[in-house]
Amino acid sequence: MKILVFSLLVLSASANNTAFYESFGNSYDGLPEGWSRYEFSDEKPTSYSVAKQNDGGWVLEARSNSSSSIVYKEIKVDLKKYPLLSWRWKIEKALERGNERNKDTEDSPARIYVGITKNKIGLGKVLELLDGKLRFFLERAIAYVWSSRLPKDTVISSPHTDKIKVIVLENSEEKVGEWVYEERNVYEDYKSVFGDKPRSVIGIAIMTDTDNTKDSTTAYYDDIRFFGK
Ligand SMILES: [Ca+2]
Repeated sequence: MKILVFSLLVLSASANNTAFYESFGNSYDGLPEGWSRYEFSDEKPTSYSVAKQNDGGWVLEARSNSSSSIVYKEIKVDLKKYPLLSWRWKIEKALERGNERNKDTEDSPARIYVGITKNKIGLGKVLELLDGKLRFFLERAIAYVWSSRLPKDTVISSPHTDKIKVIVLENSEEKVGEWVYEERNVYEDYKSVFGDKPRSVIGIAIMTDTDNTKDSTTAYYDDIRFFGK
């Protein structure tokens, strides 16, 4: 009984502390509830599905071959209360020519976008016309990337728009094939890259992108969590 009470206390403490959690655990077909696919009309889509791992856990699997598309979920997270974001990800290989600095090589084995607003808009407004075709476009976003060529801690504007800031978290060859845990203070990252204070998160998006380099890879994503200190 003592153990049970203790477990419940731990659970409720972590629930109070957590604004959003996705473990991709209950989806045997397609995507978990609330997640949507966004595909570009003129590009082959990356194949996203929930897949079982050898250890029995379920994760999001992204298979990309000269392809580019997004899965996203609208969420509302007050960044002042819940500034921390963590997740784990894994890639099967880096992309030989992938470099997020340039439009013609702007591919990443793995990317997580956090859509952030200072105003009250919904993620319905985030897919807008850019460069003559539909691109993923948020009012403002941070893209945390597993890059192929850019050094860790590189911060750049997306070559498509300066409303998306790219932060390189990984590019290491030796981590390929291994699960890597990430934790970021999104509130602090936003202040650092945009120079003002964020209000709230409006959505989260995942993109494994190989269309420009005509390369291929598979990436896995899991345990995405927004939480407070
Ligand atoms: Ca691309």
